[in-house]
Amino acid sequence: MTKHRQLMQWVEEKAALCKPDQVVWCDGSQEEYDRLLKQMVDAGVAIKLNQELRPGSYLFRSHPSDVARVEDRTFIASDTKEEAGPFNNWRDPVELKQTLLSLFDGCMRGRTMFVIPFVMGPLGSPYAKIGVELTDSPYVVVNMRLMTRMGEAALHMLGTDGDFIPCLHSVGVPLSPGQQDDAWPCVPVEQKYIAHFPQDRSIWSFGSGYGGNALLGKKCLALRIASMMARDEDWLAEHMLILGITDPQGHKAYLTAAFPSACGKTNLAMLVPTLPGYTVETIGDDIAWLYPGKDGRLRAINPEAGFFGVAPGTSYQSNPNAMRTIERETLFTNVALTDEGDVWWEGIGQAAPEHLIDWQGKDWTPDCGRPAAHPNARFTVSAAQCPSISPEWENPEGVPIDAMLLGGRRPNTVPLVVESKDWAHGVFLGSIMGSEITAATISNNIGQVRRDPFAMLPFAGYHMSDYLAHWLQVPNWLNEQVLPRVYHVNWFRKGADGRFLWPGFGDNVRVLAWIMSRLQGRMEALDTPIGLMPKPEDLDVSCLSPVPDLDQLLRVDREAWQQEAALIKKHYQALDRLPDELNKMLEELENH
Ligand code: SAT
Ligand code: MN
Repeated sequence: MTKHRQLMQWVEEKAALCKPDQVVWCDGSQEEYDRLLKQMVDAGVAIKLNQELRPGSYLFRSHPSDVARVEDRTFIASDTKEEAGPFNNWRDPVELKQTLLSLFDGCMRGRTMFVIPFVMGPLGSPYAKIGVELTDSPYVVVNMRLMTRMGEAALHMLGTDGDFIPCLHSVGVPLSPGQQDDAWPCVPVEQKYIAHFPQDRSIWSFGSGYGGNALLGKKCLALRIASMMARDEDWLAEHMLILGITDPQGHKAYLTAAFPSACGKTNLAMLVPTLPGYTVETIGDDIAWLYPGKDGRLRAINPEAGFFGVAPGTSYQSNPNAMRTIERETLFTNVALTDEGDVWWEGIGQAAPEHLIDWQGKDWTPDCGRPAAHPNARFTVSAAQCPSISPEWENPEGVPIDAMLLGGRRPNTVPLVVESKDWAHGVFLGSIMGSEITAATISNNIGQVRRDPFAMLPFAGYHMSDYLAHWLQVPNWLNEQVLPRVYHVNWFRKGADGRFLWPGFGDNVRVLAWIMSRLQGRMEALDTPIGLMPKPEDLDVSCLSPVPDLDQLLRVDREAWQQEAALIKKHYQALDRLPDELNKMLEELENH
């Protein structure tokens, strides 16, 4: 328990509002975790997988309507609409608080309210932040135990008067006495609220149990609320993986990379290099907090303690480190169940068995015409289990960043790799990022390209133009000599036949190798209207079959870029008060 008066008061107040049957303070112990899982198995909410095949692992199936983040129901309740900007759903804070107060009134009847104190960032790091989530979902508790440092350790760090970010969550389905619970209680999409209040930096999430909607340390705290804190305190909270890479000469570099959800951040973070002599170490796969270090360099910590990765497409071929990470002690959500009691999904690298139970609990056969796993099915697992985890991953001071990659899924126009001319041009490249929409978002537009600056469109908690202006400020906090370089990459360009031109996965090290040689000043680049690019002969494509078509991969098609510039112009017009510097760079691109 705690002697933190403000925390106790807040918990009491919210318990009085939500009216749970009981309040349980979570200690984060193994015993507590095992007990909750056993209760969920007994209640038919979780399935214990075959302990020989998948020790310590469980399967959950969500409600078919509650399968991903709901951007339409995600709200920023800043004082003015202006502050939230054109891409956030703004709500008047007083009205929204009123709506939520009435929704939360009695919403936990018949349930337990769990108190989850949690730390985002390595324990004892000066950059770590503390949150406390109140939830009526035991699924959230066990996931938070893997995704954050949770329980006693967090209370200890909080002390008697430390700051915490209050996070209130409910699945939104009170139970009357004797009423049978659903396996995955939640409310219809249009009644869900994922609400952020910048004034008191609080998060109120109602009606969903899935991923970023419910594990409030992740997108809500570590990105939306943290991005506002970072704006005020001169740091960055970004949707980025963090990795370390060592080349055959023993040079080491740390990189971050911003890609939208479900574009391969986890795969890149755990890359197994196909070029001899390189090694890659994982520090984080989704979120980076970046601070100016005492040494004048930009330093990154991973605020999370686990991975919430997309299962479909993950195989021993595409991501062997992820597959080894999830061999045990893993929580699976919305994957398929085999007759032996193991998991299966599309792209797992083994043909589908004759019979499965699909993610909706229905019998499945290969000819039934439905996917067996949901495309946004996930695994939750502790990062410490990852074979490629870096010895530096819990360094309280973070790791010094040498380069930042940006990218998305672009079937055309955008070449394999471009280096920015300078910092401001790097911010320009970040501002014009686009990607095809994936299943990580509930949307009718899956597959369409949308602009997603720095992969932060759904996560920047304030006006996107102010966010970009903040990025332009970064050199003021740092030693100019050691500013990270910025690269735009695209693993997803397709040829006329509709096939990917680049093999991707472990072969992405070939692009990282070029970046390493640029960082070390060993390699000239070609100056093009869109930035600095490799000469085709400078990319190592040895032993690749088929040999990738580098002319196509690196082509900067004038006409396509004219069209692209027109699209960027539209995107920029939606961004009123965009920094002038960025408008000028667009003009330069247009005039080329
Ligand atoms: O936001 S989630 O944590 O559900 C996953 C994602 O979109 O990256
Ligand atoms: Mn993400």
